[in-house]
Parts: sequence; structure tokens; C-alpha cells
Amino acid sequence: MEGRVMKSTGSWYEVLGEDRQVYLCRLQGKLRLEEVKESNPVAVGDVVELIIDNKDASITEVKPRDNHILRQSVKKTGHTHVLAANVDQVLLIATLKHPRTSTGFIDRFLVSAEAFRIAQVIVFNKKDLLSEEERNEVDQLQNLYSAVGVATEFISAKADESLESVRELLRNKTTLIAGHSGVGKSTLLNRLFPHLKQAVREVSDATQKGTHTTTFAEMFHIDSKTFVIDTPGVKEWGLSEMTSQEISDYFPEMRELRLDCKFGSRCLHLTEPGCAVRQAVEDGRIYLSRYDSYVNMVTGKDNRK
Ligand SMILES: Nc1nc2c(ncn2[C@@H]2O[C@H](COP(=O)(O)OP(=O)(O)OP(=O)(O)O)[C@@H](O)[C@H]2O)c(=O)[nH]1
Ligand SMILES: [Mg+2]
Ligand SMILES: [Zn+2]
Repeated sequence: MEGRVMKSTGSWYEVLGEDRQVYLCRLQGKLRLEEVKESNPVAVGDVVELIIDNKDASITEVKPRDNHILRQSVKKTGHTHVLAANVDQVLLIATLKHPRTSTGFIDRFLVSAEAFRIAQVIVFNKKDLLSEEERNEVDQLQNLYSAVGVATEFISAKADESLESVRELLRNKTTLIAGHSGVGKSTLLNRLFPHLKQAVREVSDATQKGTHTTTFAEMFHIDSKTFVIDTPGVKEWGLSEMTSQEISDYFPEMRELRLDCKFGSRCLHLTEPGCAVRQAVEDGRIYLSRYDSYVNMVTGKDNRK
């Protein structure tokens, strides 16, 4: 029988079978040995083949993935960790404060998603905590990101009565929800789908820096075609495997102008003469904060904030 992995703790897997039952499975030994590159051979979102033998269920095969999202392994063993597989879009929750999500972080996140060829959405949360002025700041960020083709929303997961627009974005897709610890990922999921009961930290935010409420990526089955994946808060997204050239290609507004640069596709838009990208920044056609993020990424100063 085919199934989809909902949760993995390393040795046990929760798999939703075609019969709508959830099975607690182990990996068949052979499968475990074959895998070398990644620290986890089976990830949340994987489509797998199951055998159910009396009371024991095991995963015998992992079907080819449409895509996957990698994360640098926490233990820095050189192994990468597959955070999730077969994802239609990633939804980044960002907050102006409690905690602050920097534009540098947002841009690194978008670049990684571009690299995995996965569509992106940004939801700015905690509107209820913001002053008029701060709300204007978020409005401007929304303009900025819609200009580069990213859908955005501005909400309060806690105070808004209707979150219909967000629910609409998730419909009939597999969405990975990402963002720093404390931005409200689990809160939003609980509001949208109250039966999920995700653990939410109910304490004063500021004193609890660095604690994570959600510790494993976990996928929830909302209806036959809608899945959402809650993830633990991330501090950084690895860019280590990308060349400068690739990074510039993952900024769509720069990719578009690259052939207008004097040095064409060899231009890194740093100090080269006749650079169309730098000209566009000067003319205000490319946002300065995006260009700054780009420069920080390629010069490696800012890879892990
Ligand atoms: N004021 C306000 N607080 C919110 C809002 N959304 C979430 N919070 C609070 O922010 C805190 C963190 O929320 P969580 O949902 O646990 O955050 P998370 O992103 O799941 O965090 P991790 O699981 O650690 O990655 C909780 O105290 C929530 O009540 C909001 O829109 N407004
Ligand atoms: Mg959480
Ligand atoms: Zn250039």
C-alpha cells in the first residue's frame, strides 16, 4: 500500500496510508543501509510503499521525489538533513518584532526556495502588536515582495477574526510553514485548523529566546489534497553549496537584467563597469534592501544571521 510520511523521529515514522489510517512504521533494514548522503533517508512528505504484517508496519520503498528542502545537519557532520519532500510551496512567517525577522533572513529564505524551485509566500504576523508606523513599514515590505513576484499577507494569527485569505493560499497544496522560533507558526495552524492542537508557547516572548516549542517537522492532513507541515523555528538557511552566480540568478529581478550587464552572465554586480543591476538600484527599479542582501550573501559576511 502507498502512504505519505507525516512525522519522523529518526527511528519511527508515522505514515498516512491510502486507507486513511495512520501507521507507526519502521524502515526495512535494506533501505536503511542504501542511503549515504543524507542523515535521514525518509523525510516528512515522502511517498512510500508500506507493508503491513500482522501488527507491524514497515516502509519498503521511497518513491522518487518531486523536490525536497534541505537543511544543514545540526551536528555539522557534512551530512545534510532533508527537512521535507514533495512540497508545493513554502510559507515564511515573518514578524517585525517579537522576534524581528530581518530582510536579510527573508531574502536568504527566498533564495533557498528558488534554488529548490519551490513557490514562496510570506505572511507577516503579529499585526496587533504594531504601531501605525510599524504597520506602514510592513505595507512597504509587502510592496517590495509583491514586486519580485512573492505573494504576501499581513495578519494577526491571534486577533484576526477571519484568516480566510491565508486558508485560501493553502487549499489543495502541500505547504511547508517556516520562520524563526516564536513568529507564530503553530499559533496560525491552530487558528486555521483547531483540531490540530499544536504546542504553542504561552509565555512572555522576550525572556524565552532560543527555546523551541516545535521540535520535529510534522505534516498534517487537512483534507484529501491539503497538507501543511509545521517546522521548528530556524535560525539560518544554508547557502553553502551555491556559487555567487547562482545566488544572483535566484534574485528574479537581477536574473532579468543580467544580459544587459557589460560582462553579461559573468557580471556579479559588485564593482564591474557597465553593470545594469547596479544602475537599476540607483534608479530605484531594484530595491536597495534586496541588493544589500545579495551583496551580503555573495561576500559571505552575512550567511548565518
Ligand atoms: N500578539 C500576538 N502574539 C502572537 C501572534 N501569533 C503568535 N503569537 C504568540 O507568539 C508566541 C509564539 O508562538 P508559536 O506559535 O509557539 O511560535 P512558533 O513559530 O510555532 O515557534 P517554534 O515552535 O518555537 O518555532 C506565543 O506566545 C503566541 O501566543 C499574534 O498574531 N499576535
Ligand atoms: Mg511551533
Ligand atoms: Zn551586473
